[in-house]
Amino acid sequence: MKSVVTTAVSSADAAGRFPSTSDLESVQGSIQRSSARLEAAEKLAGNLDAVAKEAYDACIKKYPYLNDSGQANSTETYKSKCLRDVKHYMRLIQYCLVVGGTGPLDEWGIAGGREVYRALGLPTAPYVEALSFARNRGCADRDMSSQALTEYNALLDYAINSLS
Ligand SMILES: CCC1=C(C)/C(=C/C2=NC(=C\c3[nH]c(/C=C4\NC(=O)[C@H](C)[C@H]4CC)c(C)c3CCC(=O)O)/C(CCC(=O)O)=C2C)NC1=O
Repeated sequence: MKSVVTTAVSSADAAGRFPSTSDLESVQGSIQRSSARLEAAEKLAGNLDAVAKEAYDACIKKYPYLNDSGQANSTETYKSKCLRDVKHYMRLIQYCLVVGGTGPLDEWGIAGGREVYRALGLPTAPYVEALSFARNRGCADRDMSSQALTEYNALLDYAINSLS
């Protein structure tokens, strides 16, 4: 599992050098942000089902053709898989908040996802829409502190950019 520390060490290693002061500063910065990340992870965990359901509803609203016969949201099984997939992304974001790196999203959500979606002929735009809805929905103070929201939104942005 990649964490902030292993990422810094292995990228220096790959470049054939020891971790530099700035590498270590970035590790330190990440550790300093860890309480904001843990707060975000905890708040998200407490609300994950509702967040995922809203995001799923928003993506189907934007792409209603998915409900048409033969499309990816046309049966009860497909609907529940789609909602489950959105929930998987929120769960992966929660893991990333805990470990302080993008490893869980990279390994399971992005690299693995792309292959699965290609093989099954699933469009990625609805995933992007669901995550974008969640990205614009979070509200500082109501949902979590502004530092926590910054950490949460940064991971949503990362997932959105990677799937776009
Ligand atoms: C932990 C990380 C993880 C991810 C990300 C994941 C995704 C994932 N989504 C799948 C299927 C699926 N995903 C969807 C999703 C959708 N339908 C829509 O209208 C939209 C385009 C979209 C929701 C936004 C559908 C319909 C299937 C079934 C497709 C099929 O059987 O042809 C499958 C194939 C296996 C299965 O059918 O369950 C995987 C592996 N699994 C994982 O373990």
